[in-house]
Amino acid sequence: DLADIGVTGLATMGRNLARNLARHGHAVAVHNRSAGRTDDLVREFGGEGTFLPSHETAAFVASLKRPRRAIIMVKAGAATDAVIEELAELMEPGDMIVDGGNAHYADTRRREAALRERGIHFVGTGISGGEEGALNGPSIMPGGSKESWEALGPILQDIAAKVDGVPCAVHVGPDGAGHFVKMVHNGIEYSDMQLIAESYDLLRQALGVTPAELAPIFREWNEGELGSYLIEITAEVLDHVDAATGTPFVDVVVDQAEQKGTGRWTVQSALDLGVPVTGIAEATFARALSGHPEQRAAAARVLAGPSVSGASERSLIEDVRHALYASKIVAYAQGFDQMAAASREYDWNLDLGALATIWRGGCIIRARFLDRIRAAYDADPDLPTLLAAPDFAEALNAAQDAWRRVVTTAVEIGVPTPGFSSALAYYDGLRRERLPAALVQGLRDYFGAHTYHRVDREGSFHTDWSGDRTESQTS
Ligand code: NBP
Repeated sequence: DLADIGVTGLATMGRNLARNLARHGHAVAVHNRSAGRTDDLVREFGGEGTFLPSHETAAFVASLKRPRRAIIMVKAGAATDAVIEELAELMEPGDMIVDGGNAHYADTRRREAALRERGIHFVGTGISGGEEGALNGPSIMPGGSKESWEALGPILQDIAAKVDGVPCAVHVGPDGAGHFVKMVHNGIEYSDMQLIAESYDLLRQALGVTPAELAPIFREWNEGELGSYLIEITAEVLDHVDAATGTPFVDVVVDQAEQKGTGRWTVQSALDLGVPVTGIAEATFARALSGHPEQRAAAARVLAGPSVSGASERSLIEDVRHALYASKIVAYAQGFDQMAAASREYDWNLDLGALATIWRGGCIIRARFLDRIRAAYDADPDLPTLLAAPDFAEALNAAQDAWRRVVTTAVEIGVPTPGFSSALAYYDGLRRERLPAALVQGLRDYFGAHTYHRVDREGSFHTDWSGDRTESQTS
């Protein structure tokens, strides 16, 4: 008998994905470069379903039903290229290679184009939810051809997380669309975590409370509009006490946040697309700042903080809740703008509302909030910005006074809140009728004759700044 689908690369993610497939009744061919992992999987979990193990790639490919469907779960980068080439050599037109690793979307576009030439469908797929999601239901974001989705979609929807019975897996779009959307998902995850960290830091410093005293506040927030997996686990982490020292767990962890690079990719892409993703950028840079202990030590020795230390009122808690929610709306609005811009750039025809739906379960940013994004795009698919959707505008208007107080307090007591502050600046920037960009244009015309447009006439203009300052129309 042949397998319905195969998984090659059986480290944490691949092994759990293979088990998930098997548990759903799909016969799974399994393979790994070093045979030990394949044998371990079958020995430990063989009873969970039908596994067809192979030690050689040729045998693995031969064990698949046609058209063949093989998922690659190996280290992103050169390893992925090597495995794709091995599989493609052994496959036939109409077969499908799925890359479930964290590939850069530009690599996915390149690989898809190369394999298309050979008649093989290449499906770059974002898979979110870590090892737990891979086993029990991830959020799945596949890119690739319509034909490949027809053949793979039912299996992927089968093993994906479900929310209200709806699977967290849709066909995102062609070529690199799936990996792009996964990248932005990760960027948004960075900003969500940064905003939570700022909330914790500001409340702890301003109120002089312990992490354990903050845990119930997050637990309470989790019951309202902020309800989400990340808020839920924040309460757990803050409550945790280090067994060895008896001190709060957060106080024994080195305060340098690491990154694997998807946040950086998101910001790099946003710069190319010209989309301000300040929330994600600030979160990425905040991690970078944390990772420079020598600079921090040198600065801490000589740079002064504010003279006021003033204890804040308990009302700050409710203000921070508002600031967190408002800043979160901004970060998501920016991320969705980036996906819309990429969709135009690459002709992906992304359905933004559907993307909100597949992030509702299985992934790290899962939250009830995403239902509101879905509703906003359902009501108006051409929404210029999520900030202008009636529900979000109302929430922002209700939050903005508190948000300003939070940023003011943070500035006064010297607690850095780059996420809150930049989100508020973005909010104020977008709602301004006139921006000082007009002055920037004037300066550019002065030093570089870069020309400007007028508010009252069509065309481009230049002022003779070094001469008699007369204006001429240049086009
Ligand atoms: P790793 O990223 O740690 O990769 C280990 C796997 O890659 C092993 O199966 C290893 O085989 C295989 N491999 C390597 Br390394 N080089 C190879 C080569 N040249 N040829 C064939 N196989 C090779 O595994 P992971 O943490 O399970 O993640 C798999 C993918 O899923 C990655 O792209 C990752 O970014 C992505 N991802 C991970 C998570 C997560 O939470 N961990 C979440 C979402 C996505 P070996 O056993 O023979 O060394």
